Amino acid sequence: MSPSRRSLLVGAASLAAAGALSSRGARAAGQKTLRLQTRQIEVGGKAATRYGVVQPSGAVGLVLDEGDIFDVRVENTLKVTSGLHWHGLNPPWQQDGVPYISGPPIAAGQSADYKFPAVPAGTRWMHSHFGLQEQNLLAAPLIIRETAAIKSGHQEIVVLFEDFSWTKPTTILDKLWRPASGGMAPGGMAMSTPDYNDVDYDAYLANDRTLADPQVIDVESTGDVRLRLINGSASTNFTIDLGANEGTLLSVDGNPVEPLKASLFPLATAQRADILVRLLGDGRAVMVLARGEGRRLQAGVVLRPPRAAIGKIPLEDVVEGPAVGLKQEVLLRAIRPLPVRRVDRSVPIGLTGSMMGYSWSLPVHDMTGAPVTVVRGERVELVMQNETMMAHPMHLHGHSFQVTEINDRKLAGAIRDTILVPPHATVKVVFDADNPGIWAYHCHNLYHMAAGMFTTLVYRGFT
Ligand SMILES: [Cu+2]
Repeated sequence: MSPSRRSLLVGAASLAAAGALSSRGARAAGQKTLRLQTRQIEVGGKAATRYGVVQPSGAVGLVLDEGDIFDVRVENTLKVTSGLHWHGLNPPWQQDGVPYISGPPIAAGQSADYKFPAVPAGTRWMHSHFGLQEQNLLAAPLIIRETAAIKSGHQEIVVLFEDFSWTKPTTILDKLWRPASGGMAPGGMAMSTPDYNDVDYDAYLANDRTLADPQVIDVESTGDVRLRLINGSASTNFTIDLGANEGTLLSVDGNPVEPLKASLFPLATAQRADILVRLLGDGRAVMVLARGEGRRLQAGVVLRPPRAAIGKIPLEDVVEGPAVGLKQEVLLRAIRPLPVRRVDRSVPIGLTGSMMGYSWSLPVHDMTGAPVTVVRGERVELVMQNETMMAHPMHLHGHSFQVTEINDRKLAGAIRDTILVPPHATVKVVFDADNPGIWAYHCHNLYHMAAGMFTTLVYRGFT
């Protein structure tokens, strides 16, 4: 039996199925189609062919409403094996889209079906979890609009930020394995100063465009707009900069937090931020910029009230983007925290790197390669201790966790699926083990993940 046939039979609760595009019948009523395909974008006046996720209508990604069923067929029209992971949704484990862990990847010319409740609502995203395809922009927004957001009537603006290189991802990784200097790899434990980014990108993109030709979005002269910002980069932590404007943070990773006013918002790789921006009626355009950590490069979009003038925005700022840390994180409070409960199981996780080449690991109980094991029904605590000089955006699949402690400071923090652990920091998160299966748990820096910072979360006796 082929892997795709086998996946057809996994049971009524998980309908992941695969078949040749040519032999499939008409899609079921209500089912949406997402196509993995190539497309052309323009960077620095040159055309670049990259991957994308597009509906037959031409819409990029997917928008659903709270309460909807996620009923999707993914058609792989690429010439390579691929797949999509639903980042921030908590589906049955077989439908999580991580190749060889959730199920088989989708071969060229094949499709796979997914059907499960679209929970939790909020700003999510989708991306390939296959090889280094994410660096080739195989990512798109996945928005489950909250009932409250729909009722508010606010204009919503979705922005996917990405990092772009003319160099092939495999070449980027090769260079990281073998630095030209022959010296120590970046992030090595012997380095004493923080290292922000291993990769020197050629551009940052906001909805596929650089600031040479940014997306300009028409808005009313007054009122509020809701930004749904997604850091879909492969390995860049951004700071969102609203300039002279202030915004109100409504949710992080799609999960509501007590409103927080600021003009700068840290956004680590794979994280999301929903920010309400009030238009002041002053007729001025509002820039929404993402500045790369330790880099001058930036990307962004422009909100244009009627008749507002738009000046040229430089591709590079005069100063480097600030370090992305947890100063704002400690201020965040979940609006819907986990129920108060004792931790049943606390698991120490090391975030480690080797001085020998570009090698990262994620030892569990000091055992590199071991999974985190839990029992259904437990309250689980992950204690992540970063022993390196790089920050790691840590992502757990299939669960939403709450941030409970940052460097010995206890808090009833945000509910998230991705938390940044800065150099030499210790961060504790807790979650309820309520979604049995085998789940990926890893650093969301694509190159750290590829070089070993990856493990799994496994439920004992879950079948
Ligand atoms: Cu990392």
